[in-house]
Amino acid sequence: VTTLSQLGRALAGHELELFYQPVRGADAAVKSVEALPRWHHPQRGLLEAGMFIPAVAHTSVATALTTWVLRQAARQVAEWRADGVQVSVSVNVSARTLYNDALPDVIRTVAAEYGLPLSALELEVAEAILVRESARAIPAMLRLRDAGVGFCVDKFGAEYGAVSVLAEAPIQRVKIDQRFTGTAVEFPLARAIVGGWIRVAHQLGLTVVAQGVETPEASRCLVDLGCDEMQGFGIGRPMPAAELTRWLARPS
Ligand code: G
Ligand code: G
Ligand code: MN
Repeated sequence: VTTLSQLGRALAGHELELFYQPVRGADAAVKSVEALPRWHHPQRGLLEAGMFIPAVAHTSVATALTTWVLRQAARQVAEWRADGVQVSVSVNVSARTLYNDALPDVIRTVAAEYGLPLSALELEVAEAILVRESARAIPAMLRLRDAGVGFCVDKFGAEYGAVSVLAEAPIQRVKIDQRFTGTAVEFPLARAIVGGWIRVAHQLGLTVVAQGVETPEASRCLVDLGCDEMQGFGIGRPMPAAELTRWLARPS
């Protein structure tokens, strides 16, 4: 309850900041970033999304938060593009947000506000939602897809590794959870599982992202397995927009 009312105030004030984590292609180019909200809490310091989003997930604040994230992300990506940085952005959505009938309009409105093509925005839906609630999630995704919004499956393999959702959901990318990518370099079984998922995803024409890439060894292993893109602390941490602008411009 306290988190809820405090977060409502934070949304109205300036305590929330959108961080961005770079996603690198196998050729090292950054073509997309993931938007991750952070809360500069007056007493508790910098809070990551996982520390406050679950508390509001089933409330109306979740929708207000998503609208705020989408607007910030659209504004920032439009600014980067105007400066010649051709990136797109992905935004995590909960089941409740996905089922909100107003979402297509919210997305169209914020994109139009900043002159951003919808192709520059992608929504991340956790595999768990697609497994547990496919009868509701897939029609909602299809409506958004018809409105021009792209999707990726997030945290694939965290609970199920249900390859059938890769074929059924209207997605372009699949992000493989760090639980598997982090161990692939060490354990042949994890390597075999990830390799199998990648082959299925490629067969379906999907782009494969490895999440939680923390070391150069892990990165090499995942590229060898066929991953198209990498995300993780070993590539770049989630960071404020200005810091990412400098990070992108740095000599590599
Ligand atoms: O940023 P952090 O590592 O704390 O993220 C933790 C979890 O919160 C992740 O599972 C991520 O997908 C989720 N998450 C991050 N940002 C958002 C958001 O804007 N909305 C929703 N619904 N979930 C988010
Ligand atoms: O589940 P999802 O991918 O939406 O969660 C995103 C969160 O995962 C980010 O906010 C970030 O805090 C966390 N994250 C990103 N890269 C890494 C990594 O390399 N290692 C770990 N442990 N967490 C990461
Ligand atoms: Mn995500």
